[in-house]
Amino acid sequence: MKVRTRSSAIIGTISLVASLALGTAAADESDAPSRDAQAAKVALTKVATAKNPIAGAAGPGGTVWIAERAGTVRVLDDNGLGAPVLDISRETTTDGERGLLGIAFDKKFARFYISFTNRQGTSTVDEFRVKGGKLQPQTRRTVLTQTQPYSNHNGGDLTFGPDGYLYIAFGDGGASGDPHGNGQKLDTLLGKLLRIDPSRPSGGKPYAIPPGNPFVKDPRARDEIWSYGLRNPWRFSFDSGTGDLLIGDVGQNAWEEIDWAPAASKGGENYGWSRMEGNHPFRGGTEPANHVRPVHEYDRTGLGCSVTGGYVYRGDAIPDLKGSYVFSDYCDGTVRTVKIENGKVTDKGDLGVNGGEVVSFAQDGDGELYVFDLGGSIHRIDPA
Ligand SMILES: [Ca+2]
Repeated sequence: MKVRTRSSAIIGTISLVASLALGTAAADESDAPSRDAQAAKVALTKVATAKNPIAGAAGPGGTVWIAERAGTVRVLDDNGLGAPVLDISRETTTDGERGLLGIAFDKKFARFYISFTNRQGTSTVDEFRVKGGKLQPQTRRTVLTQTQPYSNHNGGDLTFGPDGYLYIAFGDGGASGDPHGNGQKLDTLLGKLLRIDPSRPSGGKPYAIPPGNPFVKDPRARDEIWSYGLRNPWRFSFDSGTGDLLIGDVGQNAWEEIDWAPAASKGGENYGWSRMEGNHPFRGGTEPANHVRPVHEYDRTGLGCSVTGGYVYRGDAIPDLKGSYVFSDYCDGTVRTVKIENGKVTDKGDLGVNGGEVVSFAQDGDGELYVFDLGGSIHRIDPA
């Protein structure tokens, strides 16, 4: 996510207007020329309005839990969006790119995790026990914290992998151009994807390090690190069909990228930042020998300015969309797809719908996808 400035607010307005125009065109033409011939026919169905919805997670009983940036969590079910079930608004601020930034359940819906910046801007991951679908406030405990040197590039997304471990993404800490070189440093959690096991507090820590983590034998590297070289991995997910990892890493000024790792990965990938921005040397940087290049990148000439990672679609409602990675861009809002086979993009598409200021996607228990507009609208992607 990039913070909305005055000029980007104008861009946002233009993009909303464009979205209305696009919707009309899509209704008139059964197969718009800009779309891939194989593209699925979809429509956005508005299912809720929230206050700056920023993250979502499939919850117990077929619900979708929704985080609002200022610090509340609400549950979306068949009756609509309920009153807050959690309110930490006194513990966070929305300065810069801060706020409540991510939520996740474990696979059994027994524990719930929130990722937020506290009043000092420190990234904080807290855990709650869940009973009968309800948070148990007295069980709250802090799992992990990371101080942040600047108010942007906090990352903050988190989710459980198919291996049952908790993955947490942190950005490089800001401000611009990675002034501290955090992306390539292995002694900091900034600019990283982490993997921890919060179900087993151990050695005085509120979590255990999974034994297979790639840097546990390197005394100079933090044991929590799964992969590195990330700038602001704002949203990431695992393909619920294959277990592959997909990361939308927000670029500096030129290249937005999607990174990919197979389910069989042992971790340790170097995604290049800040020596590389996408496939391109950044400010005279040299490409690391172990650089894992993005599976997809796009520039700033019309597709947006801040990639928002989504999910590989594995639902049943839209058969033509199955297996495609659905993503968007905060500055553009068009919902796009790439199909990835054996680590290569084999198809690109444009679903012909615009989700507004797309800050996040959520995937429900049936694999259906929701698009979050930071301005308030939550849409489900339905068959047209
Ligand atoms: Ca990269």
